[in-house]
Amino acid sequence: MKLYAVSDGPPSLSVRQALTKLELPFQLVDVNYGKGEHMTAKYAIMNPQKEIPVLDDNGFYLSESNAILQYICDKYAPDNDIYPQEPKARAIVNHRLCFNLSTYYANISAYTMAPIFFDYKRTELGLKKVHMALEVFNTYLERLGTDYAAADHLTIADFPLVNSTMTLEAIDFDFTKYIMVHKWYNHFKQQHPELWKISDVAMKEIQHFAANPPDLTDLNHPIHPIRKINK
Ligand SMILES: N[C@@H](CCC(=O)N[C@@H](CS)C(=O)NCC(=O)O)C(=O)O
Repeated sequence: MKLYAVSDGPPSLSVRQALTKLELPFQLVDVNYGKGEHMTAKYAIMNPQKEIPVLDDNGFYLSESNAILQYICDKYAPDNDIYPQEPKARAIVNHRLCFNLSTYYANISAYTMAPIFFDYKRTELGLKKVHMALEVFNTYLERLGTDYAAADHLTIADFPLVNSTMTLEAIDFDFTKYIMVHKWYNHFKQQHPELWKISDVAMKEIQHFAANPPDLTDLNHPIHPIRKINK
């Protein structure tokens, strides 16, 4: 398998963590976001959404990190409880993946990541949405009462939620008042140092870019406003 990934992109990190945890061999293909390597016609053959990551499993192209996580478990580790088969257990994992995609990562990344890379300001409304997302996730953790996001053991749902939360840590956002989230996040770091390392390297990269805004002036982005850099 080949994974087209960006080194500091949370969805890419989650897939790398799952492949690593399942000990599945893969070739990591680094996509240069700043050079717009994901916006070419060639890349669009793999993923018309022009987003990273993409998995290439022997010519089978799959994007959307959640779908990739589900696919690699179903295909290569069907009996592994990292993606349980039992319908209710699986539903909770699927729910957390959807929650991350629709709400948690959506709200958090708009506040943490977008203003680092593009000409966006952090706003009061954006901040409210981050708190809302944290509050809801805290409630899910409280209700389930487990050390992990969707079960009493590690599942593929933990990876995207950890990587979203990592972007908060990257900008020194204090979320200690969300006690369950804070506990769950630190528990993951302690229990899975080899997986956390994948997030940690990316976090340092994000911190570097936060302090030294990247020059994306040559990136002709169809949506995001490019910050002007004095060269
Ligand atoms: N829902 C997608 C999101 C992927 C995504 O947004 N990736 C970012 C990089 S972290 C990207 O490629 N964005 C395209 C762009 O900003 O041009 C997934 O989970 O895979």
